[in-house]
Amino acid sequence: MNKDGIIIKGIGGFYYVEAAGQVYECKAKGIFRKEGKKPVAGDFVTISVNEGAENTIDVIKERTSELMRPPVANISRLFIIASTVEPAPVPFIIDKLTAIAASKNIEPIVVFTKCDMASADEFAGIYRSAGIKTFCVSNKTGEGIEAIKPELEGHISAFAGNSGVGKSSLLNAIDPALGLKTAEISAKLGRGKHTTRHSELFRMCGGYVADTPGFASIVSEESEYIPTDILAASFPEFEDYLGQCRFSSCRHEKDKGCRILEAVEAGDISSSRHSSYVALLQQAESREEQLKKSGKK
Ligand SMILES: Nc1nc2c(ncn2[C@@H]2O[C@H](COP(=O)(O)OP(=O)(O)O)[C@@H](O)[C@H]2O)c(=O)[nH]1
Ligand SMILES: [Mg+2]
Ligand SMILES: [Zn+2]
Repeated sequence: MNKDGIIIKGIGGFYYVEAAGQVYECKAKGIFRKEGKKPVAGDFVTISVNEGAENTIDVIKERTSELMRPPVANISRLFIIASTVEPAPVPFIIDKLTAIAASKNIEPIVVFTKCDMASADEFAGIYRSAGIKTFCVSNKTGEGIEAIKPELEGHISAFAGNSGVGKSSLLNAIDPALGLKTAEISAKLGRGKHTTRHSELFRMCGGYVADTPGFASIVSEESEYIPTDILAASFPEFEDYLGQCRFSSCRHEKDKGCRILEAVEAGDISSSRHSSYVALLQQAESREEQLKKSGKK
C-alpha cells in the first residue's frame, strides 16, 4: 500500500515517515544511492507499507529548500533569535542569517527575546524597515508569544541563534508540552549544553519545527558563504534599487552612481545592514577566489 508522508527523522539508515497521523519506519530504496540522493528530515515522500517486510521510501518529492549541515529539506521559515541583552544582539550574525535564508528560498523571521529586560524597538525597527517580519517577546512574561504561533502553521521552520539567546525558552513558551532543557536546567543537571546529532522534526502549532543541531555555528563556518551573484538579492530592502545603479557591474560597496549607497545616505536603507552586506561581499569574493585557484569553479 502506498502513502504520502514526510520524513520526521533519519537515523542509522532508518527513516521515520509520518503519514496520515501514523509513523512508519522505512528504508530508502537502493535506487536513491545510485542516483546520489539521500532522503533527509523534511522530505515529502511516497512510501510502500509492506506487511511482513520492510517499508520503503519509493519517491522523494522535489525540494523547495535544502540545507546540508544539518541536513534538512523543505524548511520554509528560519526564525532568527537574538536577545536584547545578555547577550546583546550582533547585527552581523542576524544579517548573515537573514541573507543565508533568503539565498536558499527560506523566509527569515527575526525574533528579539528578553524584552522584559530591555526594549528591542531600535533593533526591531532596522529589520522591519528592511521588510523582514520581526517580533519582540519575553519568554518570561509571555508577552508577544501569541503572535508567533500563527507564523508556524503550515510551515517547516527552524530556529537559529547564538547560545543563550533564549531559543529553548521560546520554544517552551510557544509549546509548554515540549519541556526543552534551557540553560538554567541543564546547568543544574551539570550536563552543559544540550546536543543532538541528527535533525528531527517536531509538530508545533500546525506545522513542524526542525531541531537542527549546529545551526548557530553556520555563520562562523568558512564554507558557508552567499555567492556574489545572489548576495545583493538576498537583502530584500535592496530589491527596489537593483538594476538602477550607473554601472551594471556595481558592487554596491563604494561604487560611483550606486543607488543603494544613495539610499543608505538618505536613511532609506539601514547603514548597519549595508555594512553587513559589504562584509559578506568581501567574504564571498575571497572564498570564490580561493575556489577558483583550487580549480573547483
Ligand atoms: N528575562 C528573560 N530571560 C530569558 C528569556 N529567554 C530566555 N531567558 C533566559 O536566558 C537563558 C538562556 O535561555 P535558553 O532558552 O537556554 O537559550 P538557548 O541557548 O538559546 O536555548 C536562560 O537562563 C533563560 O531563563 C526572556 O525572554 N527573558
Ligand atoms: Mg537551547
Ligand atoms: Zn550599486
